[in-house]
Amino acid sequence: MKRIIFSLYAVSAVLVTSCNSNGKKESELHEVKNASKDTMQHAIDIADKEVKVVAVLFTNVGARAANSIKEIIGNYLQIKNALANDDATAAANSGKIMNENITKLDKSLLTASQKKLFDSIAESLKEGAEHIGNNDDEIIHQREHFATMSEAVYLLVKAFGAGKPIYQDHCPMYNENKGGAMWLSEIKAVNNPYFDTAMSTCGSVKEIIK
Ligand SMILES: [Cu+2]
Repeated sequence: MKRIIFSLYAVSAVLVTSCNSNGKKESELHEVKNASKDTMQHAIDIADKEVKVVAVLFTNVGARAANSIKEIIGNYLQIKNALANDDATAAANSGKIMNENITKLDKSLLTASQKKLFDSIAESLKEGAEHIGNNDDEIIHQREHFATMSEAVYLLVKAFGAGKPIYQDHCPMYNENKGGAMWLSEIKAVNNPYFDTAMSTCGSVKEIIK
């Protein structure tokens, strides 16, 4: 994508430059400048289209259930931000709270198909939250569990939503031989939780779930 934008820049630059050197009238030059601005807007539109928009599956989640799930996703995002800041202690604290919130979720608030989906990922969510919670001096170990847990949270967000748009990001460098790792974020800007802060912008946005 960067290459396309760059080449459009190059084309616009050539258009403007050639007009100047041909000594065209000011009004014509202005037209060309506007055209190149449109071209740039077009390039930006294409960039946005490359991010897949995913619609949340369940549109009938009750308010109380939605709140509980929002809390769990909130805990996950706190873990993500703590790991992005290399803060294993903060990640562990949020892991413990996440674990409690998963246990506390009142499944009688869910419909049959919602319960089935939640049950299919609850173990994986809990295991991740527990291990991240119990390893406040082992950030590498926390990140391993975070990678696995992110897959479960992804399914949770896609099914129930998070009450706000969630970005699915991908880091090609983590666990390279297994195709990298993904994470979920509440912000569009990439802030990689898998490596120390020197690598925080590594990765790209793949989807927006809303
Ligand atoms: Cu572990």
